[in-house]
Amino acid sequence: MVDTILNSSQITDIHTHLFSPAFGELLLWGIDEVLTYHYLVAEYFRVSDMPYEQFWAMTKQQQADAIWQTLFIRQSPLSEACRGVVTVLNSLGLDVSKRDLQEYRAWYAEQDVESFVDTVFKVAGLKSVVMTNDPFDPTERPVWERNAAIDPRFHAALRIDPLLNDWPNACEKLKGWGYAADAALSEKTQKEVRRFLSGWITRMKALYMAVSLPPDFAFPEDLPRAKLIEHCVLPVAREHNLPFAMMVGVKRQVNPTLKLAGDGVDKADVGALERLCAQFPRNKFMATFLSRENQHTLSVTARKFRNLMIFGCWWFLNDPSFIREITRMRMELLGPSFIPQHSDARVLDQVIYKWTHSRALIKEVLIEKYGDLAASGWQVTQEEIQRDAEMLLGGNFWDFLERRL
Ligand code: FIX
Ligand code: ZN
Repeated sequence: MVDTILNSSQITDIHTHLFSPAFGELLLWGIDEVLTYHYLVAEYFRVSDMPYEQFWAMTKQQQADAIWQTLFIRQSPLSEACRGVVTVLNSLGLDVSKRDLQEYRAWYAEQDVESFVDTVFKVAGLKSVVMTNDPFDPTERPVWERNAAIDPRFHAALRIDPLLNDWPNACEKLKGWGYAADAALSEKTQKEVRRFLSGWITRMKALYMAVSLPPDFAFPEDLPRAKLIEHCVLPVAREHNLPFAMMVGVKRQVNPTLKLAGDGVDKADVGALERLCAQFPRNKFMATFLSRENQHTLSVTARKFRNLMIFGCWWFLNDPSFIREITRMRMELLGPSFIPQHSDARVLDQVIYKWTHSRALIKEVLIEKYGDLAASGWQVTQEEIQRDAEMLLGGNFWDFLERRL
């Protein structure tokens, strides 16, 4: 019963890097994009001697060929990212036993983007997805400025990494766009930053604001970032009743020659988040941490603050062993009051594998927990399972957005 209910529950994917078709080239899809996913690029370079520059000089299709040959033909696709490609092809009805990349390409060539979006949503069991929207991105910004018609299944999240993590450059950009900003972050500038944030929240109809942060993120700290969070982000978030989502623990560009695949991880201080939740009880926070070592502390922190919603098994934790461990731990500490997963998909097709794999693991944890309850005489009904599944796969997110503190 849990199986059928979990498989038929519709998901809200709260953090992706996908775009609606209105964003044109920004919406990545298709086998060559799937094969050149940065997770696979990192794995490719572990076993290939190809000079980095030579790889980056190749066309996308050539890169995909090299990755396919290296990671799928010369060895078995055992890693989670490789297995993901197999799940995608298989779920789309392609014959993976043939290992015939040309045949897969030919199939993809017959798809058109609009109906492919429908197919992928259907196969993955998705109701809607949240994009990552960066007003500092020169390709994305004009799409918003011309008020393009966005597929309502794609929601926006205002991503503010450039503002918080690179204030000097962001300040210059703001000036160029007509905001009276100064590097010293005077009160006038803070007001202007609030105007900027508010304007983009409204324009995008953003569901939350978000940032990724390094392992050494602290709060309080003597950096523009802390000042911006306290005097700009949090007041605007309160005004719009939006959560501020913090993704903590990424060590950007540990190996820059790998480009997008070159980021690493380190343990961060959950205490910074704890202080934010305590100091700003009328603000809502969402948080995910990248390091496994932070997961227990994060779950305990969520027990202490109703203004904190923890979410997802992010990036290097989006692997079955960690998802199983983290979801079970969260369930034991928090009941169903968390968001177990997001896909982080960069390529549309990837939501198929990310959700097929995660859905099965969430189901496994629920079956175990319902089993433990049954052993104590508490039999869950079909309606109760349905309700719990809906909470975990989207309801908790939407309820948290509505919540007023
Ligand atoms: O910062 C983020 O949102 C990260 O998820 C990405 O930047 C990262 O590259 C990624 O794709 C992880 O899954
Ligand atoms: Zn992401």
